[in-house]
This record gives sequence, structure tokens and C-alpha cells, in this order.
Amino acid sequence: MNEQIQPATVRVFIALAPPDDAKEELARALRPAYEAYPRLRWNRIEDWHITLAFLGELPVETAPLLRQPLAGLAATRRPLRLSLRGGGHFDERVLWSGIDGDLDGLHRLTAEVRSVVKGCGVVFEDRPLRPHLTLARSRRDDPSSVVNVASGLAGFSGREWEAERLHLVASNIGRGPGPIHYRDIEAWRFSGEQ
Ligand code: 2AM
Repeated sequence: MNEQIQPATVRVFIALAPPDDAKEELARALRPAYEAYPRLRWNRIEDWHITLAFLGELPVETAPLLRQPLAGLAATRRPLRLSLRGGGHFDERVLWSGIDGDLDGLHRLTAEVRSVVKGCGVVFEDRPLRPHLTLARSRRDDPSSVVNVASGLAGFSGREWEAERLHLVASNIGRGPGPIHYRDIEAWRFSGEQ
């Protein structure tokens, strides 16, 4: 018998992602920190993203319902101009890069995305957006590494880039001991004028 048991839920979020060259610029600036703080749980560069809406665990049959409305939204919006700038931390545990550029546009897009999701009948925790890109998490016995790296990032100012796609992403967090991985369920190019 080869049958695999499929999970009944999928952990989902909606995000933007910087292009590779903007990520590489920040990764270069972080190189000394990667070496100095190997015990931090660094996110993989290919997973870096800016979360617009975290939907949590959804029944597997619900995620597909989001596709058409999110595709429709992306088709009416133009790409946002953003940059990675500075750094900070949440509660001395989560290290992040700050986001600069069209933050009004980012807040507007976030509100629209969340409104589309609610329109699909999906209930989620509608927390205020704090624009950031998470880079690493510390271990429980380590209160200082994240704070140190964050202060070292204060002078970082990356180049401007365009967020070209809206990503509907599945996460494997909480599904076993392996590393965190994110996988696009689908991504839609921003191809509108607004
Ligand atoms: P973060 O970037 O600040 O860690 C997948 O977990 C993504 O959803 C992460 O980018 C995470 O934010 C974001 N997220 C937002 N709210 C969350 C929550 N309550 N639990 C887990 N992840 C959350």
C-alpha cells in the first residue's frame, strides 16, 4: 500500500518578495553576522518575504478559493517601489530588515489583500501591518545576538526595487523537525495601472 495521508490543512500567508539582486545586496551586508552568529536560526535567502496577511491553518480546499480574487487584484495594481533599509527586532527574538519606499502603497495593498481574503469568507487575525522582512530568530538562551545584529544593520540602505508579484505561500512550520520552507501555491504579476 502506497497511500500517503494528506494533511487536512495548509498554513498560508500572502506576501511580496524582493528580487534576487536586492536580496544579495542585503545578504552581502549580513555576511559578517552570518559568521559571528551561527547559532541564530537564519531564514534561507530564497524564503525572504514581506508578509501582507497571515491566514494561519486553512482547510486544504479553502486555499484554491483565494486564487481567482487575488489574481484579479494583482491584475489591477502596478508594482510597488520598495527598498530594504535598516534593521530591528521584535522582543529581542526576531531579527528583521526594515522596508522603505512606497509604504503608503504597501499599506493600501495590504488592506486590499485582506479585504479580498475576507470576501472569500476566510477568517484570520487582522493585525496591524508592521512592514518588515524577517531574517532570523534567536534561541531561547540568547537574548543579545538579534539586538546586536539589528544595530549593525542601522546604516544599511539597499537599492530600490519593484515588487513584481503577489505571492500566495504555503509554510511547513509546525510540520516536523526539519527546517522551515515556504512554497508558492501561486504568484500573480502586478499588471495594472493603479
Ligand atoms: P514574520 O515574517 O514576522 O515571521 C509565515 O509564518 C509568515 O507569516 C512569516 O513571515 C510571519 O511573520 C508571518 N506571520 C504573521 N503572523 C503570524 C503568526 N501569528 N504566526 C506565524 N507567522 C505569522
